[in-house]
Amino acid sequence: MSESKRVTGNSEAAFLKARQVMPGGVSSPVRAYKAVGGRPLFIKEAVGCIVTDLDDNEYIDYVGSYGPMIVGHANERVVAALSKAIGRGTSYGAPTEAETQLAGTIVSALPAVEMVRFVNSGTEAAMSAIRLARAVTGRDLIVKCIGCYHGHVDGLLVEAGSGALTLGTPSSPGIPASITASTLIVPYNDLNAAKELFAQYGDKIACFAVEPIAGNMGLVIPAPGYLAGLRELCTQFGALLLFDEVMTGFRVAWGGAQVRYGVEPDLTCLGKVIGGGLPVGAYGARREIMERVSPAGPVYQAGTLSGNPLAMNAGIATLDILQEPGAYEQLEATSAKLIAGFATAATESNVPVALNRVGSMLGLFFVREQGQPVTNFTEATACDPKAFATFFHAMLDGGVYLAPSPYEALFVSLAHDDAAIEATIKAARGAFAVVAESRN
Ligand code: KE4
Repeated sequence: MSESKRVTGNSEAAFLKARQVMPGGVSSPVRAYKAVGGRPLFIKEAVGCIVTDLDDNEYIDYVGSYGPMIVGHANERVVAALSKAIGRGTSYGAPTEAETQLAGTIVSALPAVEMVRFVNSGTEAAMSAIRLARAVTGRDLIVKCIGCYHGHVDGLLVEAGSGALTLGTPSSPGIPASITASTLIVPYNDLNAAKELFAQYGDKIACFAVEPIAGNMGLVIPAPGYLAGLRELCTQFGALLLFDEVMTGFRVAWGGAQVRYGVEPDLTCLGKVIGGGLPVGAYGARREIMERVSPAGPVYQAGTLSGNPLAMNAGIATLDILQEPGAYEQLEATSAKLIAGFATAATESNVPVALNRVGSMLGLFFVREQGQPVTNFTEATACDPKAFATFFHAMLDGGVYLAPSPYEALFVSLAHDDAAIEATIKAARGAFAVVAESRN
């Protein structure tokens, strides 16, 4: 890997200090660069599609805070909305019209959602939706797919034991086996495995939770008929289908993956984009399901900062921008141009890659042989992590900021203009050449 030419002394000093007072020096594990090596850059500001580190190095950003920043960083309309809101106080612990407004927009956009409850993270949304599913069905078992991530709630931090169909085993210390014993796991995109699981446990399953487009094993696209097949199985066995659209909601279409693929879940989780970069989550469903949630019904869930005015107003401003004619067409066109540029650049250096894209979410995998698809966790983890790490650092040297893990997606925003895309493709040509060289 070429020695970095960038000066990063201030980030390194900041990282040393951070590690004295925060585990790993970060507030979320992926940010620590464990998967790619090296030390994390500390960011001091971000405007449009550019992030700037403590040493004033600028990068074209494809992390986008892992999804929320779809209209770009410090978008003037979002900043204006926040500046107006902040002058009226930051949190009241009382209902506000902004919550009703944002809830109304979500309900009008998502066919499967008639009511919504705001929380403060995607984890909280998933945790609460699972509780609601168990209450509504009176059943305990939940199902998740290997490689999908729904936040760090105990019952969903499970990993494959032996065999394809298995009871989950905790993927972190501190989680009692008694909790994960109620979690079943199956491979993503494997409808037969799901059918077998329902045949065995169907009448005990409260819900099947799935990322309709998987964005936490890199980007993996649902196989044709997969989501519709899950819909049928859940209906047949009386289980609730939970689409975790924390990442895909308002990202891959105005109505999220459920509109893009025309499959209606029973429960939907949201986050990221709907908060415009402020802490937010939400879960929603048909009225008869949501009216079971306290205080309308008995299923308890609460939150001090849920629906806070800042997140609501940032979300409203963000969705207003997305609702403008041409917004999603622009995201599609820019993302298509980027992925075509990656494909050409990889071919030039004879580096085999699998490139997945849905809307403005992209996945880049260093497969062993050109043409190998990546359709599930096994195939994603069979890719070359060392090549990704080399590519990641070479892209940083080229002024492009990717997520520091092969199991994240790339996110394009409305702020990524032609110049940014051209510059990214140029950096990628150099980075793929560095990967090819590292293999010789
Ligand atoms: P949060 O609790 O991090 O707000 O959301 C959890 C979550 C739930 N569902 C899906 C589909 C998600 O992608 C996430 C969080 N995504 C990760 C990115 N892979 C957040 C980045 C991080 O963990 O730092």
